[in-house]
Amino acid sequence: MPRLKENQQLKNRVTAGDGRYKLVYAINGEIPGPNIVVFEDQIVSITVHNALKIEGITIHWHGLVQRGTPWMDGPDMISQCPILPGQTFEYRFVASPAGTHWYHGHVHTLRSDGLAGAFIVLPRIRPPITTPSEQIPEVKKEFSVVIFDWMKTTAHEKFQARRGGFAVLEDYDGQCLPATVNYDGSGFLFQVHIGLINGKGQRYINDDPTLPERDYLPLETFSVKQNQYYRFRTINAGFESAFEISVDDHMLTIVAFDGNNVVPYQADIVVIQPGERVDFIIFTNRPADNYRINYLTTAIGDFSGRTFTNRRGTYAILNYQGVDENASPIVKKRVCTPIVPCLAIMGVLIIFLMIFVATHAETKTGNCKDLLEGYLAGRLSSEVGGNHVETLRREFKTSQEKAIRELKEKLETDIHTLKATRNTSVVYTRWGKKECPNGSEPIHSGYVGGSHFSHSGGAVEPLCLPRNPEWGIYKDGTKGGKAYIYGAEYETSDLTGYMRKLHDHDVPCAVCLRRNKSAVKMFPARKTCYKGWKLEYRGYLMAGYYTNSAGSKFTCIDANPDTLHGGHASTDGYLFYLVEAQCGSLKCPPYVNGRVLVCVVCSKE
Ligand SMILES: [Cu+2]
Repeated sequence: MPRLKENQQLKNRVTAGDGRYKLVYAINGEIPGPNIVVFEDQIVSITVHNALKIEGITIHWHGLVQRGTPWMDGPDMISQCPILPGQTFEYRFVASPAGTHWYHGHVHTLRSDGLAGAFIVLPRIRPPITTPSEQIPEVKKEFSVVIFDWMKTTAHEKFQARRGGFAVLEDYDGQCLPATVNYDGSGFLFQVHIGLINGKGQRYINDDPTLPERDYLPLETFSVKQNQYYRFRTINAGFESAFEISVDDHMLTIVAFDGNNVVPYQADIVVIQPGERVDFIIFTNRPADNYRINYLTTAIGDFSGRTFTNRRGTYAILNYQGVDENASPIVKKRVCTPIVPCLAIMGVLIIFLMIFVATHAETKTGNCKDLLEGYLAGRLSSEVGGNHVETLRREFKTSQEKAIRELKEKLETDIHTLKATRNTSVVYTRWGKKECPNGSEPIHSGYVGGSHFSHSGGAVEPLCLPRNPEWGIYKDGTKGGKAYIYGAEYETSDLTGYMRKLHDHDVPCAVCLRRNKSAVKMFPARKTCYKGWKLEYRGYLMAGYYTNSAGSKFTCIDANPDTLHGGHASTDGYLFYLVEAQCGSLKCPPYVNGRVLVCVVCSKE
């Protein structure tokens, strides 16, 4: 059956949600409420009429600073009294600062049952967004995305259950919803039923994304054209669940968190906690098709130690122009494995999560009994109290703690195995130093050697010769057809300070191994590493004197070079001179005629 289209007549009367009846709170008949988009510093006037029968409401403008208008902020009983049923109240304030914000009901739990929406404040001036690899021109279109962690019960019931601490909520199939554990060991008391994206979602049988329970339900669809940039302003308006967002076969460029621009960063997955906002850009450079946008909770298992085979959540559709939006999306979810982990970003802290595929799943039994016991304990405590209840509580708590501990241990072991088995490493030479930088392992330390500066047929590159050479078959003596290797010296007499003292000293070197890196590179004329690269050492760029007969290689000599004991005598050989910029075909500025160049050696994961 094709999915229902949202522009059908019922749109403003019915919110499809998960396709079930439920008490909800809608604004102008919509869940989420209308998308509010204004320019920075505009005066906003919003009239709120409470059409509910018995509940008071207020609206909080989450992310707006309300400078000079604190009474417009919305928290009930703090900065205003609730707007009573039948009453009307005008919120009037300046839209500031620019960014992705949201609004939501602030009385009880109404916001988690629909009373929320996007509040976008557009900046007056939009500088282009530059990532390390590209400059993103103006985006073609911006989408607002509001996520709910939806329950078939009301959030109020859930809240009461949570407050009691030991209530049981049922899953769609009547089973008890287990308490869940997230990646980081934190837990939620209940597994969420499904996720809603802009009010639309779908329940999947056994959480299997290939088995939609009611496949006629509309899914949120974002229509895009090929080879354009689109910005997704995403808001987690949920009760308590964190979601991870990914787009099949597309990378996300994260550009803002919680309404604040951040240095753009590319990731496979971004994690968004309740109340948080994240803005990302995707580039639609894939073949025209439908792709799934995945919104999955971060719960990876339950307190009994069971790992979920599939995450809960829902999907939206990224629909390329010319493709039937009802056609099944191609599923190209990146499989995250210990060998090829996915990069996930969470809040302002950029962390690497190794997301692994669960390999086993046990049947969904056993856990319910524990929960029921807890429920009883919670209920009994208010009626009879006493030791019996305390014992049950303690047992419940201990079993939770044990499960968390076990899950943590498992995650730690997995990460450890991952680190140990990911045997990519790089090797580089640190010129001018006897030791390797912290964090890298010395392979050997030695003396720099090379051809003589005056030999026109000399070899070009310097070598890091070991202190304990080994030999093949040889006949000593300098006769015969051979190449020659000499020691190397710093030629720094025309510098001031420390470097000058090194003049004519012999040059040490160290060959270093850096584990868990995939690349190492010398960057001339830089003393800092580019984003994503880590400093190994910095130094001065050096090479042979320009009129010398022998060729040489630009080499990065450590900025704080060591010398070799007893190596101070002008015996010459392979020589290192500082390198000066010469304007002409070399662009000045930025380069400056006669100024020496620095260098940096950096590695990348
Ligand atoms: Cu808020």
